[in-house]
Amino acid sequence: MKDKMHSGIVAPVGIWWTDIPKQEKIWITIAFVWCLILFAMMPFWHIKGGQNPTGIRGKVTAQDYYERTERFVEDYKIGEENGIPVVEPPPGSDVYLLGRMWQWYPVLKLKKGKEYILHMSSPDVNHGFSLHPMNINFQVVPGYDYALRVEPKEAGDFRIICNEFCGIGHHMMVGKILVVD
Ligand SMILES: [Cu+2]
Repeated sequence: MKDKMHSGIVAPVGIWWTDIPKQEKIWITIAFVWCLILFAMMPFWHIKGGQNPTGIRGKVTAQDYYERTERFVEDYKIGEENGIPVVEPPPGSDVYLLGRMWQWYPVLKLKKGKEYILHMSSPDVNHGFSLHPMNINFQVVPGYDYALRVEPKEAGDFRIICNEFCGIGHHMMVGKILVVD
């Protein structure tokens, strides 16, 4: 019994110490090189990927952001859809979007190929801004005004879906951005 036991000092019985077979060495090498490639991709993608938005961030109270959004709506409102104002801001302007339980407010009408500064905030809990059918995802965080420079490249009717669970009405939290030529 005693000589069958092994520890850090007593070697186990068997041939575990023989050389690694060639095939295994090849696979270890392939896996290691792949690890290095993936590791290098992280900084590479950060610089070249074009997926890091140049966000403009600032603290804001729920009340201030709400009032700012209301002013924006009053200034550029062109209609209404299911009780939610449809707002068409001039190109180049600051656009205010409010993500709240459980709606995206207001509906935005933007022009294709023009730049806007899209502000987002929430007065209550975290929401997730995800634009369909594009693959765009952002966190909408209470207390923060997070703005992005956006330039719609395609005309169409886009849906904003909340992808951060925010309560009982979460699944109904669908907003709209219209992009016109
Ligand atoms: Cu939600």
